[in-house]
Amino acid sequence: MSRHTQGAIHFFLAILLALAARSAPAQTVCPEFSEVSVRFNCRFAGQYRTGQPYDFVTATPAGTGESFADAGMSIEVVARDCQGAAVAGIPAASIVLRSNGLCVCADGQGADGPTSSTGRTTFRQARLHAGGAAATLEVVVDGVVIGDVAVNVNGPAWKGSAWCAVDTDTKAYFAGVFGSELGNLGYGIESDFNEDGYIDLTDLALFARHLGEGCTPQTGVAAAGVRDGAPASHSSSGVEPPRIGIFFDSLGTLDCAELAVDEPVEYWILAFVEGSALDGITAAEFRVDGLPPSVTSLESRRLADVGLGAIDGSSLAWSACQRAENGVIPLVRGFLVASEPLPATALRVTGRIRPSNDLFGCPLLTRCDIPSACDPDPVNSSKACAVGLTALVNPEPNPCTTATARRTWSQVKKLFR
Ligand SMILES: [Ca+2]
Repeated sequence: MSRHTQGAIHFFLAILLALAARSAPAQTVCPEFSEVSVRFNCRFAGQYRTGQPYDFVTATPAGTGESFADAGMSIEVVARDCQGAAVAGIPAASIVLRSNGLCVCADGQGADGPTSSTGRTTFRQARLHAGGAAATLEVVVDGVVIGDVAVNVNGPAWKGSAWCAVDTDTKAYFAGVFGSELGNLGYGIESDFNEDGYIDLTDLALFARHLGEGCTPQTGVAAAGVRDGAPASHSSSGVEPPRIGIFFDSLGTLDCAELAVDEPVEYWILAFVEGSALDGITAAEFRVDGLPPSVTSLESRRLADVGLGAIDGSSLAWSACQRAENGVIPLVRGFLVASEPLPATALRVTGRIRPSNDLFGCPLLTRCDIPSACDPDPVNSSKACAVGLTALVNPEPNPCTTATARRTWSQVKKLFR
């Protein structure tokens, strides 16, 4: 073989080796050598599983629920190949959690970051984009299931038409279990989004926050679950309780009205939070007591995104924090009309006859910063009892000093046309 030929062969071999190196198969993640673990740093503080390690995360289709850190959890993942070598640089989106009980959304899943040089990553800041409910989560890395963690999942996209949406079906289901508590037939942890043992106004507030969310499910993954979360920290610097009252103007200055037969009078139910510990509200629950049968509430509108119960015994919630404008937060607007002459009547705002939580028989408001799962008092710290105010209709012997605007019924109808 000539020196020239030998040189050509060496050159050719060098190219082959270089090509072989470039096309070397990527490391395959191997379940036998990989690791998954979870730590729980909070304990259940309500009526449900009191004192046990807190292992629930609330997911939503848009990924707006709790992060694992919000729920006091940390999931650790170590990816290794079948030789036990760390697999570095696996993209975060290729490290996902799934369960047959969940509708896992196609977008938004993933770990906190790619695997490190030691093959490690975490789920702490990550949030599930999902609906449904689950008791365990499989950890899938590059399509390979490397283990599972005993983490429970719930959320507002539960029992809906698609499980990946918080829709009217989901709302109908929630309305059916609203007001139940641990031990009741209707109670299920799936709808108790802060897992305190009560499906009450706090949960309605969390539900309303996510109503309308939906996502496209991952293909090949069964329906799943979600949960919603809550930022922590709430000060209680206020000294006055909030108030809820019925008024005959939108600013809450007229608490007296003359109601003549067949002459509708506009009314407003208003919340006042100034001077209280609340800087806004996300849900309200109350009833108007004292309406005689001859007085009807007409064209009444709950000024909220979700309303449950009768208009005069109402639980309502908004998707976003409601703050006072001109000092008031409007809850309901409508008209009162009397079918026969009405004697002096007092209308008082009270708690619902059947409150969503029996511990709170008062007119009730939920704060905007619903505390996180690690709050030591999840039942109470999200809510504030309000003082119910009283309005007078046709007082005797001294009639109202300020006239209320009277309207004919046809004028009322025009207002809503
Ligand atoms: Ca609850």
